[in-house]
Amino acid sequence: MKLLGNPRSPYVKKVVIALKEKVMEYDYLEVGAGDPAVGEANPLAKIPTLICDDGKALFDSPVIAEYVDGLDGAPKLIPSDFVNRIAVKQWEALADGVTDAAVALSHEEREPADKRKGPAFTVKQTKKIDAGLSVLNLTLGRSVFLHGGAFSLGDVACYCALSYLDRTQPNYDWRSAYPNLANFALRLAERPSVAQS
Ligand SMILES: N[C@@H](CCC(=O)N[C@@H](CS)C(=O)NCC(=O)O)C(=O)O
Repeated sequence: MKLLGNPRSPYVKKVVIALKEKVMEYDYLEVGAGDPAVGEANPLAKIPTLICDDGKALFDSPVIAEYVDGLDGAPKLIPSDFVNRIAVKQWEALADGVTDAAVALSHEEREPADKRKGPAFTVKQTKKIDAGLSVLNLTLGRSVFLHGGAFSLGDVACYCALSYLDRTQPNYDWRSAYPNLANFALRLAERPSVAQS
């Protein structure tokens, strides 16, 4: 299989960590979303896009991660039973939502002043980030992982949101506000899959 994406994308990072956790072989075509190869494979022209061995293209990151997890290999990043599976997918969705808001904020900041959406937009995205992190921080409590005492796709998505915030909002001190997440990020950074991503 071939992954189309680049390391700056937090959604691509999520998929790369999943692939490395499962120790899957894959080719990595480092491209931006605007590359014709992405548009040919994915009508939405977004990264990550995964080209499977049978030529089928998969998107977006939750679908790709679920596909990768469904192929052979341990550990299971998404539990197979319904209740636990939905719980992990919910944490993934929340963390991805934080990432979405951080991406929107970062795009807004890169716009020239006359093209910006304005302070109300910034406040709206910042509220989503804070509310999302607050719930993730509370959920984590003193636990090592977000759900069921085991590493899951929810943890991967959460780590990717935090590392994207570090890169794009270096002055946002989420570690002081959310100490459980700060410890979580330190622990996850030591996992080989994360360190190599
Ligand atoms: N929900 C999607 C988001 C993917 C996404 O928005 N990727 C960005 C790069 S970080 C992109 O391709 N943007 C191009 C565009 O929106 O046209 C996922 O989880 O894969």
